[in-house]
Amino acid sequence: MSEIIGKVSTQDAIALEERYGAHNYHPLPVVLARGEGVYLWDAEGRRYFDFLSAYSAVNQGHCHPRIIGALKEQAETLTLTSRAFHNDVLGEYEKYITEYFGFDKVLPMNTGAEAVETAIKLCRKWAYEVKGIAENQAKIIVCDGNFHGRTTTIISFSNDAGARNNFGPYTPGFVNVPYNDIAALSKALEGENVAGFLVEPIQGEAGVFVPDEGYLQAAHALCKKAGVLFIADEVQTGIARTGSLLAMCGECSCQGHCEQQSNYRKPDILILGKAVSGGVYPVSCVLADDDIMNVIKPGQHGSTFGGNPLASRVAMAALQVVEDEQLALNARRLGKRFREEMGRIIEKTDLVVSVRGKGLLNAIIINDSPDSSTAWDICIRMKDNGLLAKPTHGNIIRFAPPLVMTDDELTECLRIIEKTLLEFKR
Ligand code: IF1
Repeated sequence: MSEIIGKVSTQDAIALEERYGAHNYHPLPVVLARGEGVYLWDAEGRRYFDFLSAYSAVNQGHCHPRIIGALKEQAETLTLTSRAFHNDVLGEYEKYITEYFGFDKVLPMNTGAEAVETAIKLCRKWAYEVKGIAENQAKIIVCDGNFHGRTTTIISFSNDAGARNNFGPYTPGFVNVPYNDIAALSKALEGENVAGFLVEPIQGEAGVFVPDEGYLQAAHALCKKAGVLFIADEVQTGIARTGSLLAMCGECSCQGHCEQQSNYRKPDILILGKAVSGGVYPVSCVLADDDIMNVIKPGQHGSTFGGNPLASRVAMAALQVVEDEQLALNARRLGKRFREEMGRIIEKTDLVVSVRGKGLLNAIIINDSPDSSTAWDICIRMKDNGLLAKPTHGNIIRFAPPLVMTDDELTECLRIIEKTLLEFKR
């Protein structure tokens, strides 16, 4: 029996979750006890490379000392006041993050889904009070294959049966179009009462679908022309994950302050979450300019924890790390290298069809049916070889390591992936 480094063995931890926890996940059979940078250690002290980054929430690496330092200092000072009163951190944070992303205002929330819900409410309210759409008639266009969270309204416009079935009745007011299809979007924009277009710049959960070059820019232009709000959900693609501060930036090199970029199309509403805090604390937000954000008046929206001093301090530290450590450029460089070297590995085996992605948000498509267990079985073998990743849908394995990874660490990860794929027996 290996030495337990934490408080509980792998076996006991899994048994406790099985007995006392809702079965709303099917995790890989590993129990993690410690994280640092790109590494995780399980309950018995075995070390792994993290190739999921808590679904792109830990872009800055596990337990980044600057972010943990900010957390500790604020945690010993003031954690939560509610918005019934002001506090001495929120205003500083609001100034910092609005200047960082180039918007007039921010509405702070906690989870990504809460921020998406906030964006939907903001878009609808703007539609009635600014655009003049008849009350309760606003429509928001969404894409097939979307993933924006798990609340009842959000799953109402999901076409993933597992996420949607038996959670009705569903919230109306959404129109689905195929992703990456400008003609379909153009036609939907001709519809009556269209208020907004909600889109992921890259569809993460659907299997890391990168749209055609120019799709986002063309969609943005069509929305502008139609007087429809372009709502970018960058909860997973934002914060340097795709090789730019925002996936909406395209190949920027500005490390923030995106309005300087030629191919950047500023969203009317920007939704952020996950790595806004570096995975240290639930922090999300919605950014917009005054003509949109000012439709929200006191008492019309909020949250107990939204914008609390602890979240604000952690988020400022986490975003400063992204800029100071040039994580967007690192993600772009390492991501390009990853896809090139994965391309060479794929040529040696018929197990993998292709690799795709942008920056350090990538995926491989396994040469088997989506309902086979092959992708899962490969992830189990990679775990045994020291690297943690998990399939998204069926036969697609997402690869998303922390953006602080070095070249040497990536070399070691590629060696583990190659070894696993070449030794794999179905
Ligand atoms: C799960 C997926 C990823 C998101 C985008 C909003 C949210 C998410 C683009 C909501 C959250 C998480 C949720 C988590 C697994 C993970 C996920 F597989 F579900 F789809 F990353 F791809 N917009 N994604 O990706 O943010 O409320 O979770 O903070 O629910 O299993 P949240």
